[in-house]
Amino acid sequence: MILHIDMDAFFASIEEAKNPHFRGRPIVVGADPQGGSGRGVVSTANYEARKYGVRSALPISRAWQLCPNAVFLPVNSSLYLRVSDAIMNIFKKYSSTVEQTSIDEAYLEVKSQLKNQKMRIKEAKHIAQNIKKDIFAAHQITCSIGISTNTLVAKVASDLQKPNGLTVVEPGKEEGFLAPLVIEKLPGVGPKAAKILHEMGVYKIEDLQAVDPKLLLDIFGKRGEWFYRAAHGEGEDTLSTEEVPSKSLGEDHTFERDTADTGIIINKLFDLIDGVCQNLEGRCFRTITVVVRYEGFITHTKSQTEQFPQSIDYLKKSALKLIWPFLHNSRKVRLVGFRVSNFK
Ligand code: TTP
Ligand code: MG
Repeated sequence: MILHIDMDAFFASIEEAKNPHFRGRPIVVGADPQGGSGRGVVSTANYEARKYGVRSALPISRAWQLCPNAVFLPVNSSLYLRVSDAIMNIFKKYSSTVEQTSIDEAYLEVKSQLKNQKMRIKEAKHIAQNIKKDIFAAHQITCSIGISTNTLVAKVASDLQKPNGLTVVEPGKEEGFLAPLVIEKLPGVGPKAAKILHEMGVYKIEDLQAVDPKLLLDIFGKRGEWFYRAAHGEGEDTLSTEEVPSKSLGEDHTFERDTADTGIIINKLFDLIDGVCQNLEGRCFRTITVVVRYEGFITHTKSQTEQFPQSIDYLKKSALKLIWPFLHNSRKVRLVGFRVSNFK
């Protein structure tokens, strides 16, 4: 059996546990709201704040309008990473095969000696309940768990009864479990694909199950094949536990106020390059990219690929050449970013 575990309102739950007097109040973790004129976004909100429509990636100024009585807190990444590591260690007590997929999410494979299927499900459920107990005892936060024979269905299941949910999909019932859900619940079906599917009259996963796979292949290419298989409840039944090296490494910065001052923009770009280089740990890469977002959210990126030497000065010179055409046009810049990719 595969368990998919996802912590509930992760950053906000950690803050709530750390400050028990906030319990019951809406909590928003993210950028400084600055009395409603703050410029960043919400990282996450607890379930109390979600009642007001506050959610991840919403502009913090909007969150302030929606829920001015919320407790607004800055992101304390080092604390969240520590808790994340501790939770991953709890998982390792229960399974030797753990695949972490984000800061608050992992798959666990439960290998069983039991022959009887019902007993195997019972065993997996028991493990899930114990994991919940252990996490709560150590950190006073809850998680939601999905159990199935494969990763895809386990992931959909973990999301279904949040917060503090436990959803078990019995072997053989995967397709029927997915059928009544809307297609947006299927991992990989983003807003663009959903729009095309809606135009085809496909709203629920059962509608997708009935579409001719050849048609899906024609419209979506390889992804269409995936949609078809996923809709029928097919997923991976083993985990990949090898660490996947990250594909890019970057940082960006939103200015307190939009600025056309090239000195300020370039200094910030150089700070970002210093920051990225500190995290490179000697890895070699072949591509650098600069990002410039003007006021009004119009965003440009420009990349250069070559054999970059390990020299910060050379990187700064190259990045400067890339960003130059975007400056000196009196347009105000909201955000600047830098990243390296194409690791060797
Ligand atoms: P999620 O698991 O997507 O969200 P969540 O744990 O806050 O809430 P849920 O109960 O729905 O699972 O993301 C985990 C953490 O990652 C989240 O607490 C904050 C961070 N995060 C961001 O910083 N920005 C984002 O846009 C998202 C989606 C998450
Ligand atoms: Mg979560």
